[in-house]
Amino acid sequence: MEFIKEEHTLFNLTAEDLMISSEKVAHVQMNNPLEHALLILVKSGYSAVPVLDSKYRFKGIIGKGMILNEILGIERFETENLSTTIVEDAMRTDIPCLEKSADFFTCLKALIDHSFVCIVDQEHYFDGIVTRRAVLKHMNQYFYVNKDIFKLN
Ligand code: 4BW
Repeated sequence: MEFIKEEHTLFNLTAEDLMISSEKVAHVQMNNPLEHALLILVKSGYSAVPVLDSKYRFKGIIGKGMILNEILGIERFETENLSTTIVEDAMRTDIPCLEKSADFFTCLKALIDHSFVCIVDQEHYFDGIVTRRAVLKHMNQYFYVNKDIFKLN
């Protein structure tokens, strides 16, 4: 088998190498009103962001679609509920998360069904996110550097 350039192998990468650290990640808290979450989502430009508790532990994600769904009445959007309903009542909690030590392929697998995956420690404190963009960027670089083996132009 031909030689794969050592410094561009994907096998040694971990979630820690790929992640956007917590201080750069837009997030909301469970007890924030939906109005606040919508403001963060619209201003940041992201369609979904992590939800944390008051101790910065990861609890789920909230997105624009979830908020719209929560305020959808029979005939209209009940926008008055944006100030009375909190994030906890609209967020999704069935979200997989990984630890910093997770390898590249574990991240890749998680990102098949999710646009980002949250990275937490053993007590579920939030460390950051790994996005599809970060994983695709490394794969692109890997294929480019090793293009001779893959017979790419
Ligand atoms: O504001 C943006 N800046 C940049 N540079 N790219 C953006 C921005 N908003 C969207 N994008 C691009 C990214 O390529 O559109 C993709 C889909 O965005 P999304 O999902 O539907 O809002 C982005 O792809 P990605 O970088 O692989 O990110 C995947 C998802 O991770 C995003 C968003 O839900 C979340 N995310 C990314 N960076 C984040 C974040 N959430 C909170 N804070 C961050 N810093």
